[in-house]
Amino acid sequence: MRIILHIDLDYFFAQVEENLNPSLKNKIVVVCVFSGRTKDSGVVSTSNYKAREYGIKSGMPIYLAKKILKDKEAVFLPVNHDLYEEISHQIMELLRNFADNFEQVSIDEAYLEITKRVNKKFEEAQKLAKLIKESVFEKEGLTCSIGIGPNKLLAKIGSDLNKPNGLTLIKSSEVKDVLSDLPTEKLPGVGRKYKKILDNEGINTIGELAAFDVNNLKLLLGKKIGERIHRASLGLDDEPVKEELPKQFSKIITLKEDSDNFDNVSNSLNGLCGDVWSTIKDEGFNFKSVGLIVVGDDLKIRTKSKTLSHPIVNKEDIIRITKDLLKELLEEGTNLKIRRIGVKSYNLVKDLDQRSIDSYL
Ligand code: DCP
Ligand code: CA
Ligand code: CA
Repeated sequence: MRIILHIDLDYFFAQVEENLNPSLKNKIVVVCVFSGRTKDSGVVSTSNYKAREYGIKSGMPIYLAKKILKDKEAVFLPVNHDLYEEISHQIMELLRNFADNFEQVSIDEAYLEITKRVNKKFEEAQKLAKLIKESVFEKEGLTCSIGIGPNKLLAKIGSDLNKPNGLTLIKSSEVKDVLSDLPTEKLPGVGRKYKKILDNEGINTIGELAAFDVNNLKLLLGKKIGERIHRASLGLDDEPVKEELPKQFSKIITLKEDSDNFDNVSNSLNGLCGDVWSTIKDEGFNFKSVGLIVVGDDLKIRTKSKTLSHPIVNKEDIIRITKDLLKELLEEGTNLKIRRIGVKSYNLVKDLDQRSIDSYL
């Protein structure tokens, strides 16, 4: 048996804006992606719950939201993505410390497997979830909603059931009671396309979906998806909580002029390696492989790489390795004139030491 939490921040972008400017807290707040073409072209990114009372939704055209709210005192703000990214990063690092396994799934959502640290006990999981909510609020002033379940699916459904500031446990024994009357689109994996197909069959609730013959469902949705959605309707899901690592970090620049001279070209590697190095360290990774990317004046791309048996531990090593690779490439004697040059690092591993140091600072 597993115990998994799904955490989703409440009206994330709008809540950050409220915190930044507390006078917004009892107002209608709509955060917008202005496209800049005309004054009000673009869409609503999100809104606070006061705005949602009037039907304001993510993705809605801004002019429509303004029309609906025209007699109300509403505040329309542009998105400030860098700020939300930064706060998201802080919160994710905080959440990670509460989990055996951690998986961020979007800017404001993550799964935490906590089976071991709560000794497989749901009561302890509830206590931990409360503690997490308090920590997030204390550190960043934001509320979130948490679902607790024996798998990712039920945790995810749970986090959505009592928004905002919710805490919802769904045990396997409660699946029928909790899920049966929910509309099919509340089931993760049932998007607009599948909902339409199900509606056509007269299947409107998860209970009706669970009662529908699995073989017929496979004919309707395809074998794999039919099977998965059937299992989901019964509250079953085996997907592990696991961190998706980015595959690589790279940076490439165009030289001021094409060159086949080692000294000219290798100078630019200092800066490139420095940039790749600091990005990787900021993100909390180590890496074992370094690649050199070169684009010639013929616009052909050439790459060379080196993989070590252990992670690279200092910046000078990556500079040295890429310079060696450049030398090799130039010595191959193909009359190569270099136009663009880049460095990439891959075979990434999470830098656990770095993280624990950061969390004490
Ligand atoms: N977002 C966006 N455009 C969308 C959907 C979302 O820009 N169509 C952004 C704004 C949201 C953030 O992503 O604040 C997180 O999306 P959610 O779907 O989790 O929505 P909220 O956090 O805003 O609200 P909720 O309280 O329902 O989770
Ligand atoms: Ca959210
Ligand atoms: Ca979300």
